[in-house]
Amino acid sequence: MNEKIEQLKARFNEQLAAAEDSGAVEKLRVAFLGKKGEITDLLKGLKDVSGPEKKEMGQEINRLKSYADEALTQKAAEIKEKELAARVEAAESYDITLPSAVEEGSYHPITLVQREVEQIFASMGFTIEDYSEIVDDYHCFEALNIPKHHPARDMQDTYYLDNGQLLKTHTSAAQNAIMRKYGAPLRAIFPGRCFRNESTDACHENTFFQMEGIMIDKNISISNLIYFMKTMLSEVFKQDVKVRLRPGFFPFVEPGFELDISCLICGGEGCPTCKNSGWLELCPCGMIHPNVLRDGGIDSNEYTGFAFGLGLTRLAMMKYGIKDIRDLNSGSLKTLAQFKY
Ligand code: FA5
Repeated sequence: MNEKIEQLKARFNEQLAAAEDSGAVEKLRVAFLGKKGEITDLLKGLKDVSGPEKKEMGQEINRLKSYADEALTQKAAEIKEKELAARVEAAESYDITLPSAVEEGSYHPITLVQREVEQIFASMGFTIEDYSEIVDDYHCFEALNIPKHHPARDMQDTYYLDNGQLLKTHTSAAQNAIMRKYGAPLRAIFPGRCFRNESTDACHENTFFQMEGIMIDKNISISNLIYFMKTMLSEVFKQDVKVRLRPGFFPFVEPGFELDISCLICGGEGCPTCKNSGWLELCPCGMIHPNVLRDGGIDSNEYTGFAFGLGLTRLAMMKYGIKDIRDLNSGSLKTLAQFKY
């Protein structure tokens, strides 16, 4: 009987040495220690043995059982370690030419247009500035020659905060701070999100983007203004677009203009996007009012300048043929993911 145990141990050792993966080790455990395993069978067979031999055999079989159990556990741990090392090594060796399975995102159309306009103006020597979305009454209105109770305030239905500050209604709110920061001469653009309590339609949102631009130097005239506006539009659209300049009133410019673009959605025929007029107000502009220069710390006898307030959201609509402004803030990936950079 002892011989039988020795033989079983030898066979177990042999098979254990041959086991190469955790599956094989598990099979061995079942084959030797499972309910119907060989060692278990030996133990069960003890009931047929009697006398002092029974005790001795019982001890030997139990020793074999513990030995097999420990050996299997140790082998399983060794194999697990090896398998892990092999997995790490495989992960480190990758093929960079394989196509990526990760879906790419895309930029928002307004970001795309903003970057394009930024590049155009940067190439003409303009710096790009940032400004906060929460501003005070002075910067949004007073420093722009719009005193309290001025009717021009009615044109921008403003969101006021409890602390008296407000959500920027136009990017012009940064003019004063940027003039004070740099002084003259100065060329700067400053894009930003604007907020107005407006009822929305195909071309009006309560949250939209503008890009302000100012150029201040000696002898700046309306011709400079028209040149920069034309250059910007022809670079953005890469085609001739019909524009019209008509007088417009803004207290912070004198003279002031409305620059409209022939609606590219309907080709000027009239549609909901252009409120059936065939034209879209895109970029009001004008020569900076001397009061505004003075408030910005700039000598208005020595310097003149122009300013414009480009409707960046509307520019994106015209550029990409987006009929309804509300699609841009909708967060709908079906719409927005179409714009790949
Ligand atoms: C202004 O905001 C002036 N600050 C622009 C300016 C700057 C004039 C410098 C002169 C000199 P206006 O309110 O017209 O002007 O807005 C400018 C442009 O922003 C509009 O032509 C339009 O393109 C865009 N815009 C205005 N309101 C909305 C709105 N609710 N939704 C989408 N775009 C709008």
